[in-house]
Amino acid sequence: MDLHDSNLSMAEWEILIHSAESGEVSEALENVYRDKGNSFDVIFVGGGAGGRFGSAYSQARGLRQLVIDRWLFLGGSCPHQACVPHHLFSEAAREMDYMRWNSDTLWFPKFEEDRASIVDMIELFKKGRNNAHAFMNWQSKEQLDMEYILNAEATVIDKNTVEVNGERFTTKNIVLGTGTRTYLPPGISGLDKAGVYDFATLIDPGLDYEPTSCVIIGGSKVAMEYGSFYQATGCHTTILTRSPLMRTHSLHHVDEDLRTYVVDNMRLRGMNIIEGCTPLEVVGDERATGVRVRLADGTERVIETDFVFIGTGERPNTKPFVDALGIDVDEKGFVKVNARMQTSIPGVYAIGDIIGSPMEMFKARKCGMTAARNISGEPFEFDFSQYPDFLHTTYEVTWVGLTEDEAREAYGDISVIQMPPKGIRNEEISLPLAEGSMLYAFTRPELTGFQKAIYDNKSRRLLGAHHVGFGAKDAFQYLDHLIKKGITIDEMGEMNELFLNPEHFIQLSRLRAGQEHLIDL
Ligand code: COM
Repeated sequence: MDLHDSNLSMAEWEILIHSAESGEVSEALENVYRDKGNSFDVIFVGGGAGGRFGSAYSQARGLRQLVIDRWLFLGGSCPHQACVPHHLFSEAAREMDYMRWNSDTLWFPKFEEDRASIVDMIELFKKGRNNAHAFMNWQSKEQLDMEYILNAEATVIDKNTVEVNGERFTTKNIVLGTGTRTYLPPGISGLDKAGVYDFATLIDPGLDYEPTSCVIIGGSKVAMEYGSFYQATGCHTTILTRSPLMRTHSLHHVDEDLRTYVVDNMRLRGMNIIEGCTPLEVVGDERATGVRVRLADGTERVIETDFVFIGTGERPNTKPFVDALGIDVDEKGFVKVNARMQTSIPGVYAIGDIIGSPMEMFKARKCGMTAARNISGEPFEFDFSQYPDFLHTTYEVTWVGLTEDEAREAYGDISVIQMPPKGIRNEEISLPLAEGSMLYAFTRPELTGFQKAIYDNKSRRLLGAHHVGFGAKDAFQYLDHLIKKGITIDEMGEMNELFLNPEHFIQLSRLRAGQEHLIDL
């Protein structure tokens, strides 16, 4: 369907995507300047965050770009199965948690377990997601002037040729950004049984029954985030993980005090977290009825459940392209690139999740931008070895820079400013430590959150910040920048806090900034 000359409104896009989704429209959706021929400066294979931002940047730099995606919309898995539903579910988890703790107090009604339905939340998301899809397509065409072909498979013929529905397009450069899929760990049998889901199949085809309990295999961010949501709905959840939570390879700079607060609070909410174990088998005939696991002490047991969720990490969707192009990949199949996103084949770039961790939005988008800048002739390198990070339980957990242990190791003479102060337990101090925890300060101070900032005593520079609570993610984006610029405790003390600010870093830093030799607070 050639959409180039039509100017579809958001509503019309939504209707079109709905019809294509239900099979009424099976052809490709195209916005291509046919009068300019079939030659491009760059073709993006995969229109997720990386492909879309790379395409926008290419356009802005005067390159002729084409982006191709097998789905009906740009934006990739984010608005379809991954980040957006995850954020919706995490927000719901936070709300349900709040309602549960406050149940039948003040003006709060009694929390009704049977109204907290996982299936209802999935349906809500699926009903609404085409609006985000429509916006991606509308914005990419009407505001960003991108050329795209959607609802179509791209076949890479060679490094200068891509075929779509039998038509060939030539290009000076190819950028691969085809995303990942859940990694099914070998050695666990029965993962193909009914009742076993991952973040994608939870949505499509979708969970179609209300589970009575959940067992999560793996201890990834996905495991913690989705597990916290299931538990908040009242679906009792067990996490089976080899590594301790938040000590998996893909997470860096996790402070031990922060980790303890997070994991303790997941347990406080009733989650069963079994660390150091090896899941062996999903048991049951056709449907999962449990998971057999070897515990840290070597004994085996079956944990009964009607809902198994896989949270063991991801692997890239790159095989056909690797086969066609012969690009170098690592032992897990992730494409090897340099800081310019260049693969081992000149003119072929790779971006986003297919180049490995962190599998985060900022990285995918900036990878796309980096490839576009280099293709346009601007040498540009993207170093994502240090970045602010976050995850959701029923809290928002944010961290940036070094942990206390790392800072001590690297700098020796450091000071730590934290709330609650060392040696004082949360329940002893009735202060809101996070946005949205004022009520808890007066009712359940143990739930108010945790925060820590670390300074180098010699240079007085901020080395790291760590927060468990709500509403700090925005601040951490800026703190990341300020840490890289070398902000000191004195400059922190000069900042203007908007009282009553639950992220106390500014005011606490000011309390210590007058000291010549810094000490803990
Ligand atoms: C966001 C998708 S849901 S994208 O990064 O804007 O393409």
